Amino acid sequence: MARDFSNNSTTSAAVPVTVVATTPAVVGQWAAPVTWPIVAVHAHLLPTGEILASDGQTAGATARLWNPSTGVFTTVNNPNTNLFCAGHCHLGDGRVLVAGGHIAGHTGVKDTNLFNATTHQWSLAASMHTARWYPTATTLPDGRILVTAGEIGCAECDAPIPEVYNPQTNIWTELTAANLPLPYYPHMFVLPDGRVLASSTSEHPIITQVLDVNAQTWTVVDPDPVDGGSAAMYLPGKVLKAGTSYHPDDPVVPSVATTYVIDMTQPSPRWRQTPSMAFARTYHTLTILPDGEVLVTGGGNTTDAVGVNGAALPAEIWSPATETWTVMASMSKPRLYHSTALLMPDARVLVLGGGRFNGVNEPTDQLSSQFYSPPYLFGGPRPTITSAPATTTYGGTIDIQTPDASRIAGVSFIRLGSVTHAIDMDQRLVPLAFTVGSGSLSVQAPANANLAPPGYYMLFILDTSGIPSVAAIMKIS
Ligand SMILES: [Cu+2]
Repeated sequence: MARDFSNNSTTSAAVPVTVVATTPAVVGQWAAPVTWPIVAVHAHLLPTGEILASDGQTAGATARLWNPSTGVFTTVNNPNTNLFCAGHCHLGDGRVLVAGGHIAGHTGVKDTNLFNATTHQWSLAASMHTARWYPTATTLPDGRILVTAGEIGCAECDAPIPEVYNPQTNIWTELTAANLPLPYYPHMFVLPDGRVLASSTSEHPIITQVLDVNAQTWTVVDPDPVDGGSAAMYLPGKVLKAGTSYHPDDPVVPSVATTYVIDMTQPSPRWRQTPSMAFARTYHTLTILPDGEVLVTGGGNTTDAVGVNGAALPAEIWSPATETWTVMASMSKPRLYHSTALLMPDARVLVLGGGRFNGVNEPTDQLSSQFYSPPYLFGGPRPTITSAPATTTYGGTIDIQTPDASRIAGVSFIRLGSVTHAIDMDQRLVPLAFTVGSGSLSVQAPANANLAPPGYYMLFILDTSGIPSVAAIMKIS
């Protein structure tokens, strides 16, 4: 059954499904779940390779650091703020900025918290001008942080004035001329021309607009509000969105599987519908993979935030070459509202969280994580990086030592993720040009900060079969 935004429905003809061999080389493989002490409603990959995560609702004053190599959890509770349903991203120096948080449902806070990955300490920065619950934080090319939307003190009381934080001066500045109420958790992407696209939101479909931060102007890109519950900029200026965006307090309706792409590098960009996912989803997460494909995990076939029986357990992978989805192996746990996913430096994807919805706990709360190994990890020996620099600069050259230089066919640069509520506010992929030397690669760093805002990235090398290395983590400034 298909349904539009006005809830008109129609039935379609039967769709034939072909089942193919389900070997790991075809559908990937899920490891056994790992038990967690918290529900990872918010999750960040740190430059150290550790995961910072925090919990939800009454447990939102609870944060943990997880070392995936040792399995050790370290308590790093924030002493200042309940971080539940804040927005977040990485600063250029690798600290995590968390904007806003939770006092009660629909009631945000003005707090700005910073987490230092080296010292494991939280600190309070200057407060925002406006309290925000469910805002989005975006690292700008100049290293400042843009915060948009978020509910101030009641349902649908969306903060209309974006603010920009300067980490050098510890000052927030309101973009008063850029007044635009957006639904919560807008999906914001810095484009190659430096403007910031609002492609969709986690709450409702929107007219697509683009923000010029310096001019404080919004410009309509596409007036047709096609839906997308999660979104990812899979190449510079090219955005994919899929599934349903929804407010979980609204009446339950069926999810959609629809998928759209937009190319903001074209003169008159519009959303273009591409083949749908195999599974309709709400509360799912899109994760960019090193080979440029996009993984979808989690979500369910209705907008019921606690509807575990409708959970979509199979993952799917989208190919930018064919613009089609392929069904992958199934995970073990239902991961609905408040579930998250992060690409790891070893090219696996960590899926975690789900639950903490309106006081409903089991069986929705997922106190676990689960690693997914995509098919590319079963295709043969992985190329290896034997040495790489720790830092690079815009327009510079990155010298990589690798015994596999002669079979390298691609180099990708992927920003460390910071994910919650179906949107990774940081992830972006920049393909890098390179030349092959003897046992080495000479890689061209991103030309400018619009392509790769300052901060920490994973550099993957991929062989001619699309098999990725373990990443080198590198800071660009
Ligand atoms: Cu939430």
